[in-house]
Amino acid sequence: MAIKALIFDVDGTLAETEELHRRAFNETFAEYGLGWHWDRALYGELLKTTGGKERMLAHIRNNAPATRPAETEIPAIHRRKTARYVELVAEGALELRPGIGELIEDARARGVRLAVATTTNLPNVEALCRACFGQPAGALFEVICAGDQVKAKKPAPDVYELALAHLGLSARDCVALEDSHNGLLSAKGAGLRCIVSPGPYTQRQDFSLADAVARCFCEISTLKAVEKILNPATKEEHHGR
Ligand code: XBP
Ligand code: MG
Repeated sequence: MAIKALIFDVDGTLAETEELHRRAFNETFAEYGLGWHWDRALYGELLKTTGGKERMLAHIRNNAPATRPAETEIPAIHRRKTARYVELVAEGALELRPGIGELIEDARARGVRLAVATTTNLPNVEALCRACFGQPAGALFEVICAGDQVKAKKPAPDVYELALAHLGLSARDCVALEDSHNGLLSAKGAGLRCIVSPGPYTQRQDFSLADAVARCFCEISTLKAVEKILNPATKEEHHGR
């Protein structure tokens, strides 16, 4: 099945962003005098809840921290966290995961359409694209579905379904690129083929539903390599000849 579009997750897929998100959260918590500090272990647990606002609520509900802002204050705290994250990205704190830039370039050259389906919010996508690709997000990705544009975040399929609706394509014509179990569930829920390349926070997760798993996106830095990893039989045939 020819691939008409690639749909990219952002956090953990375009770049390893979670340590920077964690830093922006912790700096914001300090500013607000919450006395919260999310260390790596705690953050790894909290990542089971996608979305920054939802993650803060999960922290309040599951960990009952001594200082608790009213739930109505969460959006304002999260806006401050986003502003800090955007600053850090603009300062050059991120780089693309190996293979991502090459894959995007090759797909564009072959007329394959490009989209984003992410839980993070739009300013973060924009900042990452400007800092890491030197281009506005809209110049790279024809469709960008992000953050609160959908009611239910990953692992619900909504954000991928929205991306498909905007592309006007059926799921069988597209491939999702992901780094996490929640992202994989979201893509599969929307009926997509999904290639996963896990990162530091996700490497021990279950990817048994994935159509393929790559240790590094550099293994699939061309469209041909994407087709091959999705169809290993074709690869063996070629090798056999
Ligand atoms: C990533 C996330 C995001 C970021 C924070 O999930 O869960 O919440 O950690 O982003 P995925 P915001 O890669 O599966 O989309 O703070 O902007 O919500
Ligand atoms: Mg991700």
